[in-house]
Amino acid sequence: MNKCCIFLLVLLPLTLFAQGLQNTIPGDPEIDDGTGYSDGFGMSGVIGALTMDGETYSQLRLRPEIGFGKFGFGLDIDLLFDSDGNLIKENWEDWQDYIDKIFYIRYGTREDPFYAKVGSFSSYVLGHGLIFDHYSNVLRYPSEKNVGAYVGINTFFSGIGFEVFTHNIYKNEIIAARLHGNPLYYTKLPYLENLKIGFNMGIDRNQYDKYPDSDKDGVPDVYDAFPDDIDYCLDNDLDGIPDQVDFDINGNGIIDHPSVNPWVAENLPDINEIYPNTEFDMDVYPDSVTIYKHRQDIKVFSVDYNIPLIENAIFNLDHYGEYAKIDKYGSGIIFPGFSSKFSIFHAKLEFCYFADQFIPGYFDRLYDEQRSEVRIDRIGSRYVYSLETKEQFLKSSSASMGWFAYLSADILKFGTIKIAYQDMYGSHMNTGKSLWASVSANSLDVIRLKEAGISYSQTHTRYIDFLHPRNSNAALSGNVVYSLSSNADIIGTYSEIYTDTNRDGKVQAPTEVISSMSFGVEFRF
Ligand SMILES: [Ca+2]
Ligand SMILES: [Ca+2]
Ligand SMILES: [Ca+2]
Ligand SMILES: [Ca+2]
Repeated sequence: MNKCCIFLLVLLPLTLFAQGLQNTIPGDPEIDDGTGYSDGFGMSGVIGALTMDGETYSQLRLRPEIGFGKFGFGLDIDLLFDSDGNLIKENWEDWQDYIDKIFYIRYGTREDPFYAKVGSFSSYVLGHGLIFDHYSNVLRYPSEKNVGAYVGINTFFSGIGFEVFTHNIYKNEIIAARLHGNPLYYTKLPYLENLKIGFNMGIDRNQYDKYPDSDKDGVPDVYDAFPDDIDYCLDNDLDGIPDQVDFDINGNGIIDHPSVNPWVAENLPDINEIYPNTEFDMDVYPDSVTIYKHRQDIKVFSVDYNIPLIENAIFNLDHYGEYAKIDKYGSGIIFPGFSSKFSIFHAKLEFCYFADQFIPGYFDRLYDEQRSEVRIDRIGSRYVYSLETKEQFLKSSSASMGWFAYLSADILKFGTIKIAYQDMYGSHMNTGKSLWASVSANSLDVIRLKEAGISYSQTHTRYIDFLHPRNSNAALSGNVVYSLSSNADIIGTYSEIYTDTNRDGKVQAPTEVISSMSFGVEFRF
């Protein structure tokens, strides 16, 4: 639940921009990242308050967009002012800062002979989602900006094409590649001529890189007490003197005994014999850190296919499947999968089999947050700092099988309803049920309400608890856009997640409800 909490908090400033960056529902057909500004020039902006690292800033964000034909270009210029009204210059210093203002540059879509996009990706999917499942490189946006990219080609020769993706064009750590084609196109066999096969690969080349290590001593800045000094990393008493050269590691004013402090032993080896009547400190328990000098990568491979079974103006039915294997770990299959479009409905039904040591959609929406996380273990009176990767959770994930269903209805005048349900079974798994639902309403001109949406989920639970909708597996979020004038809207977002702090099985408001709210004014020129 902690991970989810962090995620919601970092996402909040972002949701000030109402369009395109909401929570996704699994199975949702791929969203082109809300960067679909059609022809012409547009400009929107937000004034609001933003809390980052405990400091509150006033924020002015401008987002100009240009689109003509297949080409689109958007900037995201944010000006942050501190509580005294001074502009924070940190993000305007070197040339990379200026490239970071590019929200996206795009050409074409995945169906075109050539397509490319540089910038933010809020929902990257590969194949049928067993490797990349709505992966986002904007999780920590805007405090951390990733300029990602993809480039793809579709040829006319048996539909052969490829796509490559990177989360960040400087680091190129989380990367993907896909090769696909219609191998039986020239056979003209019914159904099989339209069989599409894809080979996919997803890699995180360095799972530890979520945490920068400025001095390259292998100790991430997050727990390096001397992040710019390659020789030192620990300072237990925070007096600015590294443990390695501190006569009083625990800072209690008593010189440490040479037997427990190597620095004392080296420099004053016989001090306890010279001063037999002086007491030296024996209660010294310095912390320790785990050092990461080498990259740790993880690779996932998959093959997928898709066959259109029925294609006509009112009804579409596709059959698909995917097999994926995590290098050195388990595998998973979606088979059979069906997807259908009929009138205002879009539906999906999948059966899934996941072996031991497999996590479907390894690179999912929260991956940037979960690829590694700081872990603090207490051993006796010592603390041990280390990083725990998502890979480490693979060892303990056990086999399961079940099904997944998705249904959305697009009611033009009213809005959109989406619902998804997953039910997984396994001998070592009893929290396989998940439910996601969202409703969004289009403009109701009468009361100047432009948009209103609410989404709710209960995930990885024993059973969906309708009697207690506020429970520790649930999350709720909503947004409202209210029109002030023809070029200004008020945007409000609200979210709730729940923790069962006292472990009585119930969520008591208000102490166990973590809610956040934000307001802003969006304007257009
Ligand atoms: Ca370091
Ligand atoms: Ca250091
Ligand atoms: Ca010290
Ligand atoms: Ca001491």
